[in-house]
Amino acid sequence: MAYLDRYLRDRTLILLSNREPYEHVMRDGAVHVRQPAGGLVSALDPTMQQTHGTWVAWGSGNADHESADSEGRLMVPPDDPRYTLRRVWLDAEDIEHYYLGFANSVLWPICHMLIQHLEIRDEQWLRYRDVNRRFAEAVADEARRADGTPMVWIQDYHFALVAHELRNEIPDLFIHQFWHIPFPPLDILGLLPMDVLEAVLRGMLGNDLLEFHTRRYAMNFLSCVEYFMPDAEVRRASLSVEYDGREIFLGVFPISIDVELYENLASSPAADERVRELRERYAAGPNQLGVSVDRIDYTKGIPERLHALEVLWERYPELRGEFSVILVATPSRTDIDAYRQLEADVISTVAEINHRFGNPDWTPIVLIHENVSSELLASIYRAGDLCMVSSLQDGMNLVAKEFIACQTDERGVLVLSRFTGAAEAIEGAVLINPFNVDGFVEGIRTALAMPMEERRRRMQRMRVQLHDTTIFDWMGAILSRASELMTRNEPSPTSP
Ligand code: GDG
Repeated sequence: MAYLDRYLRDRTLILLSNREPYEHVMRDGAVHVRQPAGGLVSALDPTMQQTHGTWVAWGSGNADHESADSEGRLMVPPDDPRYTLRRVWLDAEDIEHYYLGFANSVLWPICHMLIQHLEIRDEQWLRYRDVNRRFAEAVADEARRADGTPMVWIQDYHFALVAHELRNEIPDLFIHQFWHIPFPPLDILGLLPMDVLEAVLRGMLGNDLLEFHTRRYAMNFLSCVEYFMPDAEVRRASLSVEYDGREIFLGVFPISIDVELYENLASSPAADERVRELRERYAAGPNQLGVSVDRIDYTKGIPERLHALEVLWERYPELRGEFSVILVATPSRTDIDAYRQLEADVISTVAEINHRFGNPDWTPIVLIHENVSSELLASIYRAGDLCMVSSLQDGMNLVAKEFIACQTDERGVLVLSRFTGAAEAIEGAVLINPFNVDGFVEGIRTALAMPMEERRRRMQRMRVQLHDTTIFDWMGAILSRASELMTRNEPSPTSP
């Protein structure tokens, strides 16, 4: 990670995310440290260890208070302290209105353009604003304590207002933000109440650099600014905005995964054994295995996928018994009604399909309805003849990339929704439109019928692309661009 020293030099990285990298939890009368699962934490933690910066996040563990000082600070990793974690405390109402409410029941559906799930409540917005202010104060405090010149890097839609708040506190601070989900076109963002909409755009324009997965999301942001913020001047050619006497740059940085980590997980001796067992059980002889992995979220198109599978087995009876699916569907955001409803729907639809087509010797869909270990996940990816990603909208979709990384035998076909950032980042998948059930069914058929030679050719091509664009390339590209802009903003040293 030599690039970190090159880009950061004497700068101190202050990272802000909703999820914290280490959580203290009380279990069986003792305090345990847990690293929440998730690609982002595992990619950013080594960076923070290297840079010795500060990570600001919500202290979500039930023993977090006791393990931090009176300001919520502690050194992590707990058994090898390398950087500071600053925890911000949220109470039950904050979680209900800021996190489950405005972030996940307003911004999430709006940004994914799935507005049938939208319900806007004043209380949620007011709490979101208040919590964003508190996080901004904590980051400002850390910036004032920093040894080197601070560079603040905000993660995601939970903190649309933080950059603006921070800039009010420390006008010269360098701030950038990565937006992990799509950014919607103006007719959709326009569904927000006007004061909320303006505050969100103004908040995001508090950054010096705003990072998106695709050019389309960046262009949507520019159109929204142009339309709703008459004081701002949009410059499409340079992907920038002049606002409030400052220039804000946009950048396109498609996120990726730690490719080697997944390859190693998929090719360990234990994985060899698991893959052999999975194939023997579900894909013996001419039989084939389809796989899919998602958090249970209405953006992921799980009902649409189940419907396509039902039509497939109905229309092509010869595939019954010959094609099975392992569907990993992990419970998520279960405090929100729409998610609980979706979870119940997924379980009952799988049962109906299995009842309709299955027999004592064959279960069409094997539902794994719990969080599985990354070791098992990697084996499932490797064992698959095809992987179905059918998101209705998805910023990037890391599952598609994980499947490619784990396909060390190069037998699998990626059936991928064209409404994912991944479809724009990678060439070689069979693209589908999850809203078009007949097209989706034919996409699966094409994948199942694809000759081995073509599967290999496509998979090899996708693997080369993935190796050239790992999570470390993503981080390097962002930090390089941020430090270039930071240098430009810094007053040039006066000659003696
Ligand atoms: C957001 C954006 C963007 C799922 N179940 C299990 C498990 N997972 C892991 C997957 C994958 C991750 O969760 C899901 O990542 P995605 O990218 O598919 O989707 P979101 O969670 O919605 O992420 C998305 C991403 O941010 C990054 O910018 O790509 O567009 O929506 O890593 O493997 N992992 C384990 N067990 C499970 O049961 N171990």
